[in-house]
Amino acid sequence: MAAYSLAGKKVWVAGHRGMVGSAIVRRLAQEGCEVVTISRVEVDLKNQAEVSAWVEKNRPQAVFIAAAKVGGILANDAYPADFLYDNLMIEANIIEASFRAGVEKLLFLGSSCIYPKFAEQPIVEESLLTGLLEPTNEWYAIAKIAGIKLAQAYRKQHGCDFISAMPTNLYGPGDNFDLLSSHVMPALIRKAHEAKVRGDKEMVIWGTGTPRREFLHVDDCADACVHLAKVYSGFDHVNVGSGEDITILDLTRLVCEVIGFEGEFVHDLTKPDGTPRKLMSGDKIRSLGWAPRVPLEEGIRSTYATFLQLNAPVAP
Ligand code: GFB
Repeated sequence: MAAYSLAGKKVWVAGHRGMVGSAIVRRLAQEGCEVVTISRVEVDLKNQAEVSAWVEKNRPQAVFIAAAKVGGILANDAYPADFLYDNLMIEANIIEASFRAGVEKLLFLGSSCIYPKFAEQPIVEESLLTGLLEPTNEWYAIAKIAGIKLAQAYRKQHGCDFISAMPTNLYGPGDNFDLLSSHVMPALIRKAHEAKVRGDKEMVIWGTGTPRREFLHVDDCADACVHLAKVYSGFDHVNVGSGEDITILDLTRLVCEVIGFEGEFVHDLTKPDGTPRKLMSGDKIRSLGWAPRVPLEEGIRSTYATFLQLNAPVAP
């Protein structure tokens, strides 16, 4: 295992305003490195010339690719071109520019949706490309698989120390709480809060509630990414998860318990369920000396607190 020290290094966090990027920036404060970021106005990450010029000029030594077009099940299904094109461009531009500038360490962040829809559970890293993808998010998944392959190709052809981490469904401060484009956790937090404030008797959840998902607090994800950047230098990607999954219905119950909404749940069956289950194996990252710390209920509580800080109460 090749150890890499981030101390004293110039580290670029691409996507620093997003939920994952901002968590990585917070976590890097403990590493004694200089964090550099780019504003959207300054550089469009989809523009190769702009990315290349910025990297050439600023010369980061380590790079975390947390920049991506992300969204929940409905957004993935509704905007396939954006999810495929934006993510391909962002990752290709950053990886190529990093190679040209001699970046010492690069970590690419993917997603657990890269795995086949009916992969054996818990999903081991070797399941990649062994079956068909879930149709609602295959565009995003294909882009993320391309990102893994790019990192591997530059390692194979040019000897670059580029690695990939595949986080499970993430949640936490800085999440997107817009009901049409968000993931399930922020959607449930917002729906339960608004239903409670309005005194509603019911709250709508999408789909059957039977799919199972594995949730990881974004601070745990950031900690895992920094850990991997320091200790891991391998060809294959590494799963980053909590090791536990829960049905959407049980998650809804838990969120409502934390928030204090006591009404009924109504299922909107016009909305998709997506993959039935995607619990990842955490054996590889555990063997590298990392484990998650934030229990689900505590994570929901603290995420709800950040939601309340940012959102004015809804009028009853
Ligand atoms: O988090 P989510 O949008 O995406 O939805 P995926 C997870 C599950 O929650 C689905 C159900 O079964 C939804 O039907 N669900 C219930 C809801 N109520 C809601 C709601 O109000 N909003 C949302 N969004 N879902 C995404 C992928 O898949 O996971 C991405 O589309 C990415 O590509 C991400 O990989 C991690 O977990 O199904």
